[in-house]
Amino acid sequence: MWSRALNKSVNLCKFRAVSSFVKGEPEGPVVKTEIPGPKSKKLLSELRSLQHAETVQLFSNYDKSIGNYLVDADDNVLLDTYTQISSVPLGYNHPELLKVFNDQHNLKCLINRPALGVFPGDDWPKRLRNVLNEISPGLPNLTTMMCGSCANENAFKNVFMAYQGKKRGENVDFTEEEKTSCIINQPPGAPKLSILSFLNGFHGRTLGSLSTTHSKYMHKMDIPSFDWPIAHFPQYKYPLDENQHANDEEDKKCLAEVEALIEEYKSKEIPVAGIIVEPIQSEGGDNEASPRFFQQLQKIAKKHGAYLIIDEVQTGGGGTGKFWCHEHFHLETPPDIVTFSKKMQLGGYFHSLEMTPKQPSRVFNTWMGDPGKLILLETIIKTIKEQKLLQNVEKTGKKLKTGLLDIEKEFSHLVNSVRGRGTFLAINAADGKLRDDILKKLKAKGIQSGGCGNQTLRLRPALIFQEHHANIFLDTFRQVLKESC
Ligand code: PSZ
Repeated sequence: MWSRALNKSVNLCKFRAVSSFVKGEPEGPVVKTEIPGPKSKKLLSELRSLQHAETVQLFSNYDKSIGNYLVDADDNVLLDTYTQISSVPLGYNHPELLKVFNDQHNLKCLINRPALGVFPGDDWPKRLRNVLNEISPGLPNLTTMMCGSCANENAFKNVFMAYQGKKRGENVDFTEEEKTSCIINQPPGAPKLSILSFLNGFHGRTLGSLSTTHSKYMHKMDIPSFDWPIAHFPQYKYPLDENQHANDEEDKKCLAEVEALIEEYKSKEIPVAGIIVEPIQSEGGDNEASPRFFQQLQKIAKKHGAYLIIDEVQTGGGGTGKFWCHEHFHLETPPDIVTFSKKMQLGGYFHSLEMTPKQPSRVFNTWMGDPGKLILLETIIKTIKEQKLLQNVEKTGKKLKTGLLDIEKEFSHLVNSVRGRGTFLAINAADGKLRDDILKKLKAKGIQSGGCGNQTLRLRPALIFQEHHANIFLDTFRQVLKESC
């Protein structure tokens, strides 16, 4: 009964069959139960008896999920525009990825997981070189880690070591005082240094990275933080072409604040050793800033001897139409560090040689990443190239953005401020309650989407999201807004 009733709202016949990058995709969403459905609800109560599971939305069936469609435990088929918080580059069950571990060598890399910093496999240098050659943003070295927080955390450590190394001088050994004081968290061995970050930024939840995360209080409550400087990130007015002057002034104000904070922390004797910034602030509400803002930020960092870390954990991997979002900014030199995770499967960072510690075992842990994930990444990169997926992102992105701009005009009392690059797009609802309502209604019609910031709906489809998928999203979004009028 429920199946017939709900299917009424999702009319499959209107979606034309078009060829997709992944064969076997359904032609559109199919909603059979409320979501979460009875099976998901039962699994959730089971999970709750085992662990804290308050963030779980539904249970997925990863055998049945395919391409851009996530199938849940109740057999609902959802068009996925959110992709596990922006982390699925090629959709579900891509045939190239399914093949990877049929190869016996790859399988053995997977099951014999090495402590990479001590006993890497004999193919490790070749594999790292491949990845560096294919996708490095102009940086010669690559340090692998497990996740995005872990990548940022260790990037900070590299920055502090390089900063102190510069002060100490080439080939100068640590003093006895440094060696004994660092053990008990005291200077000079444990110096007072800082990382400058931006309000509404998100860089992870581990203890160090959390001091640079400033998006939601729930991430930070009850956790001690470092006294590190926090600058405002530009908040633009839309549409951009009608607000150029105000937005330029906004850039200037924020950059002036960065410089003032660097001076302030110098005089407080907690000098700024590094600056971390997202190319598009993602968790904090999809806030973008101009190429000029980033160019000037890099200049300020260089002028004050601070290293620049660009956090591409969410923006990296192609969603913006370029492999790295900061390629859109045409910086005069590569940043000092570029961190990644999510779509790359593996966490880690590219970095300049200056970041490489002079002594062994300073940036280290047991696994130092996972070769299994690097093997997947190699296939992902190959597939992006062979299937020209960045071009697909550009094309789909244009369609999506044009459609969103039309919708914004049509429903200007409900939604505004369409923005973003490629398919990495966002639109604001008039308020947070309406945004949450829209997300719920979209899901009931078979679209998995996500929010960020206080009132933003963000799109994070896979790189295989095509124009026909965009049409389904736009039609459904329009329908939801009509119902919300
Ligand atoms: O609630 C959370 O912990 C979430 S929701 C989305 C994220 C985390 N994103 C992770 C993230 C990121 O978007 C940026 C720009 N930098 C660092 C991170 C941290 O990555 P993970 O989650 O892998 O530690």
